[in-house]
Amino acid sequence: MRYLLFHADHIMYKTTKKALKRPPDPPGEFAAGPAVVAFITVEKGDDRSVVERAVDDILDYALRQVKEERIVLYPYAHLSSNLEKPPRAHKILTLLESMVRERFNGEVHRAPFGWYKEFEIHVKGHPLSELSRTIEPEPPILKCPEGREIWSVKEAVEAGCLPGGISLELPHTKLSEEKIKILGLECRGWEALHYALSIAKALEGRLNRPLTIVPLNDKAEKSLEAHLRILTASEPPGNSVELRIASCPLDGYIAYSGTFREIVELLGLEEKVVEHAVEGGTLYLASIGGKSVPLAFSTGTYTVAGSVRMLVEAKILVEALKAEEGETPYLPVWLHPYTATVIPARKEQEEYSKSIALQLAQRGARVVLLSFKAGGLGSRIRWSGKRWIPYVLVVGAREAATATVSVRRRWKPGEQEVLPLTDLILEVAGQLSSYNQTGRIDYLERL
Ligand code: A3T
Repeated sequence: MRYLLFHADHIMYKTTKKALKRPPDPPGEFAAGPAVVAFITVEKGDDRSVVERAVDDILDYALRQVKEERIVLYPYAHLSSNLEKPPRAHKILTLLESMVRERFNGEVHRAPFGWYKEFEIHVKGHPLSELSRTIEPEPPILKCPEGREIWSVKEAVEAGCLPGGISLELPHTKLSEEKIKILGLECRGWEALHYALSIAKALEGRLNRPLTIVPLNDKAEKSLEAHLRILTASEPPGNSVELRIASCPLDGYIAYSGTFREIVELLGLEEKVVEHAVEGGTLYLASIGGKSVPLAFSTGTYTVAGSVRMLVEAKILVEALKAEEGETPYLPVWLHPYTATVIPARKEQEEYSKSIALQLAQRGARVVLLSFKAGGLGSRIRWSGKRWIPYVLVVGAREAATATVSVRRRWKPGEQEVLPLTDLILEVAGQLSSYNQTGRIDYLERL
């Protein structure tokens, strides 16, 4: 659909002659002012979603931008070489008219369709008084196996093309909700970029293909339709792992030639991922607690996975569910935004702790140094546990004197081991080596 918007002091028209054999509207004439006037050309393929967006835009112009109380809709077949045929063009225009009437309190007038008209218009001339718009139809969200095109999730579920219970949100428990917050799954802070980069870099290492970062059109739409459209209508990636990110990296996607199995294995989501055949490939869903969230689309040759938020959230939820069954939940070391906490028992070990933090950070670890000022040993260890921090490193007088550390590994609950510092550094470096991360140290004096 294409249209011109004018803010006019005055508009007048009069039908002169039939332009179609049997015009669907009677002839007429009209004069009024001031008004917002929209000269509208309906193009092939224009559908309800195009009309909805056009109505939003025309109303925004009239109500918010120029604050006018009259709207004149004017069928105008001259703005495109891809004209919709008259009967359908008329239908689309009357739909647009009825939607404008429904939402607009002022006067709405539509000029007759299928006539030649003489007209006069006086446009105000201020910077906003002339605008032109093109609104393209959106592609279907997916195709059913028999080829039927589907534009909404409701339609897809009814057609049996998607499972019921499909949603953009997995069912949160109190525990998972708390963890999602404290594990930094928000757009604020560096954790968002960390998650996106970690998965992409882990994949880069695994597929032995370079990583490129591709800016995504920054309209992070969160509707399920928009999400499915991005997954299924995405362009094939080049010969690299593409991290496609918008301003919030959690809303980004990862595109690569390969199957989705690689990411499923990296994240350990095997048991929770179900496959759904759609035309052109497979849609992968995380199925947790009776709800299904789309995670990826794969043609078999290439895969678009994401959003990053959903990949990570699915992982956190799966771990939180484990916790409810008494297991210790954890994130892989490379995925967790923090690698380790260093906890000096007393003030005297603070300097040694700083040197541990520094040596780890130089090898790409993200370390939190929990100062002796931040609280008792027990509360600092609990603080680390609550955040699922992979390594908890405690140093007392004995460790400082012997260049060792007392190590708790999240994935080995109940075990504690005193290691030479050099061994620990090698171990942590080994865990991170293929992920090429940037180290950092956060020094906390208060919990
Ligand atoms: C005119 N104003 O354009 N989109 C919009 N209108 C259409 C379309 C279409 N795809 N197809 C037909 N008349 N019409 C007049 C000029 O004075 C309508 C529209 O009213 C058009 C008429 O049918 C002949 O094409 C000609």
